[in-house]
Amino acid sequence: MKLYIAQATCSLAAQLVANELGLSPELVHFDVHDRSTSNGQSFTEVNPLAYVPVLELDTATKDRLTETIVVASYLADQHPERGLIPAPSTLERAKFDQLLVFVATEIAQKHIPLMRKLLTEDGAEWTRNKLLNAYTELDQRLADGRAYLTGDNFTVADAYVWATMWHERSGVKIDNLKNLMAYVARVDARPAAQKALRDEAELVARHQARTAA
Ligand SMILES: N[C@@H](CCC(=O)N[C@@H](CS)C(=O)NCC(=O)O)C(=O)O
Repeated sequence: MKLYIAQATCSLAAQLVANELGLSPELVHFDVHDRSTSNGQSFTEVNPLAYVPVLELDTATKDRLTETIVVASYLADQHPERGLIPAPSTLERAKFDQLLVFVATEIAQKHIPLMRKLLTEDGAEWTRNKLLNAYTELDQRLADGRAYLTGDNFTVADAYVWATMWHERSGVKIDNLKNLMAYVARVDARPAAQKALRDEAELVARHQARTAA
């Protein structure tokens, strides 16, 4: 399998899930600034929409999956014994998917125009408030002392939230959300999360060195 990633982006969620499952997809870095890839492929041929993550499967037709939720859930669904996602077609799964869509639409995608400074002052304030509300919702979920968003076990939803903690880059003040902050530190400390950050940093450094040479 090949996993296309970009630095400090939502592709970290797919990396973290793969690591938690003990999978080792070949990582390919897409540089969002110069648009090059670490293996020389044209990224728009890989994904015409030009965003990560993209998971290329080892199927005969080399099928490619995009969308963070789909990539991470697909990987977790292939290994149900690891408990990273509830079984398909259950109410538990519907509620879980609800949480994933919440993270995608109310958190991940809300950050992007803020980080890119695309909004008017009013728009930025509105979007920061939406993010604050969304993070407060997660903080309240964690208030009963659970270790992770859906209980005591780490899941795909935790990988997604961890990968998109871009509040500092977006100027959203959430340091007062103590349950959330302690939870993020807990995910950070997982060996699979540390490995994801290390692998990403090493690949980015190799890609940049090759570009500079
Ligand atoms: N709908 C996609 C959006 C993915 C997305 O926004 N990817 C960003 C990084 S988090 C990206 O690759 N951006 C490319 C760019 O900035 O040029 C998903 O949910 O996975």
